Amino acid sequence: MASIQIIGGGAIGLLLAGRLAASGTRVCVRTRTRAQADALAADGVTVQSGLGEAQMRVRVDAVSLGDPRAARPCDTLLAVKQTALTPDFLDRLAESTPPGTSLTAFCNGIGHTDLLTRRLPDRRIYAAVTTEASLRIDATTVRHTGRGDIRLGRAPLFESGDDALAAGEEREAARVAALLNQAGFSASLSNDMAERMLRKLLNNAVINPLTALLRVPNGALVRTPERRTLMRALFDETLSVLEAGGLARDDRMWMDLLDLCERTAANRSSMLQDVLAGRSTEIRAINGAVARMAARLGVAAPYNESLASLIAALGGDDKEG
Ligand code: KPL
Repeated sequence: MASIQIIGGGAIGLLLAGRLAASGTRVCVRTRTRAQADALAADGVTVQSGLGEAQMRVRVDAVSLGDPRAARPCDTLLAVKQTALTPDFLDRLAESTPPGTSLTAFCNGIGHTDLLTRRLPDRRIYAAVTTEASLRIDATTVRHTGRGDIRLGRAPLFESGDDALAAGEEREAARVAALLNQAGFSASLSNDMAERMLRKLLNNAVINPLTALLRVPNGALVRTPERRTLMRALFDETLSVLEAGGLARDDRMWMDLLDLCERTAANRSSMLQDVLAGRSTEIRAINGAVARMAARLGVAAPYNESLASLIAALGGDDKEG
């Protein structure tokens, strides 16, 4: 029986765990808290369908990230926010991922692949981008609110010079993709994860900070001319920076962004949810990362810089630290 380890008991982590376990993969979930690991070990994961009308419950193994029980040498999926990647978390992650194993990171923004490669030098780091939508209901229950796809491949290293990639082999990413497909996801390999990540970053750099500041759901951003003007200015600036950083511009990008707002109209962006809950946000990995890239490339990015400062000032985020 194939085994996989999932780090993170949030919406994406529980969705991956529940569906993989239901398809016959042996799943071990490692969570931040012992309480969630105990609940998962006792009750399994419950995955609800879109409107909560049907649900399935499956058994998983679960331990907390700091648990001294030895990690099995298997592939790992990392499903946490970038704000989780503290030095202490990374030490515990290193203990939980034996050298020689693979780790596929499902994180928003950029910067994490460089950090993971530095801190876990003997592991093979892959990046994944997903448009699956899910909502965590409680410690063991997740609702699958929208079908999407998963693209994964060798991880681009944005801070290590042109076109650098983390070490890795296609057959390892293919093995992870096969397990995800067996679990009913639409997963495929990409040999250009930099493009996938930068395109997602472009959308997140516009939607996330504006919804968080204006405190509106994604669909409300496109409803007034004032908000659309702000969106457009931030989009144009961000695209200029990412283009200088290697992203190929295409004419559909603006329409794709508007379409994403419509498709997720009722959603509160992850950054708005963090702000409302008083949690730290991923601003450093999103607009902060765009501003840092702009500074490296000598491009102006006043909107990204200001938004990074404004969102950081809403909570306890450290813009540069
Ligand atoms: O990825 C998202 C997020 O909230 O972080 C979007 C696409 C904006 C959907 O809400």
